[in-house]
Amino acid sequence: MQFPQGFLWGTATASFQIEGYTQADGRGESIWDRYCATPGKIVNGDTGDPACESYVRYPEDIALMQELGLNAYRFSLAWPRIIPDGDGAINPRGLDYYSRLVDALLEAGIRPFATLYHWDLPQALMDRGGWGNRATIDAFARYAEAAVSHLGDRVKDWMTFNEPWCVSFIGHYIGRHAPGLQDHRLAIQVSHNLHVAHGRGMQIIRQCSPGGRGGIVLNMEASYPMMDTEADHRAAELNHQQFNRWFLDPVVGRGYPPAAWESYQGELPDVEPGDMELIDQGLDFLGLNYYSRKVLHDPSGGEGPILHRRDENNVTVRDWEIYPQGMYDLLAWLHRDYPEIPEIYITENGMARDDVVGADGQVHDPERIEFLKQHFAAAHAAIQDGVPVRGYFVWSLMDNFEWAFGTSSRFGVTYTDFETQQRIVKDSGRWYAQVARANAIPD
Ligand code: IFM
Repeated sequence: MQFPQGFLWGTATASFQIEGYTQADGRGESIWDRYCATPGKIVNGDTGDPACESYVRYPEDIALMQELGLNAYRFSLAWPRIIPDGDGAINPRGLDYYSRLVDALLEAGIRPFATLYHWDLPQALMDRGGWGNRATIDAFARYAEAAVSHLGDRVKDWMTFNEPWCVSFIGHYIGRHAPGLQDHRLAIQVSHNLHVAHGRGMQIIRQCSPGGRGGIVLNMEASYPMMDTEADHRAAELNHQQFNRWFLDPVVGRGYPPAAWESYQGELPDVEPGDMELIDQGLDFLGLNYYSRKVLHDPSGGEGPILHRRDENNVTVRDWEIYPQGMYDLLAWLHRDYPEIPEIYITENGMARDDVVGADGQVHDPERIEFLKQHFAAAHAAIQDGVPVRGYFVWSLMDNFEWAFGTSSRFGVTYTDFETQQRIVKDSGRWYAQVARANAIPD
């Protein structure tokens, strides 16, 4: 299965998950530092230190990417390194770090894809209401301008936000991510404020990075009815609208999807005049993060709770059902219904596994190879059907700080020994190197 010429093969990471050195060079506190310091929030009490110490080990990590034959890298910038208190003075040492990283990537022939916001909001802004406060949108625009003006001569592929659904709903309603709030109305307002910030970010990317391109990264969940009943179809459609379309439609000028909007009656966000126009900047590309699907069942015809079903025999250690067809279905849907999106990247895909170093010093992870193979094949099938998928970023380059799961949940194609910081390429990493080198899935 050959991929098109020029296809990008990379890995993805995020600042807080890999950098460590949370106190270095004037970095400010982020909401994740605060959340990790709250007893009981993170498995084993792990924190952002040491993570993978990529703040100082980035040359090693780039060498690793070269060893794997990768030609692109998706990473994120830590706002608290660049503007430690969120909206005050710019910290040149923070910008310098990313400048060195970008130069080293380019030197290694690896194309940088930078995400402006992958969840590490400066705590000082949270103290003033965080994403629930519209002043944070202005602060974000200032931060984006500082970052893009400094790096935009070399970084041409920019993403404003990573997974705004998670920021809004896991952070502000479910409460399992920083800032750990549980307020549904607030989560909905946050989602709207993130959209507005995305619009500002897109304008800045286009102004400050000559020839630069901007997009957003959405985690989408393929949604299916469990049974062929009207109620199950309605439940699947509602999930699709709340989870996927709520975050996509506004950024391509289609407003909020009607069933989701209706479902939030009584908790609808404050939308200011001009917001929807500002949000609609179009996309130069869409980043799709795909991990799993949801199958919905509504036994009560709309009166009671919606149930979720999964194939329990086919889940990862995180209990996420493995369903590559869902990636194909989402890509086909995007291509069919959103012709205005010119390019799509798979900006994350991968699986957690309880990896261990064997007696031979190696990490054997055949399930991950199978997982990747099936998902690469789904992307390949979509490309064959005309979907403009231009690159694939496996999550993740190496095991890292997996949010509430700390370092206990391993997603890397490289194993990280968090005691010694040794990296060991897993079998899946070696297999991925073959794919990247051949630009094809081996038999
Ligand atoms: O680690 C996360 C990443 O930060 C966002 N997408 C999902 C990954 C796996 O949970």
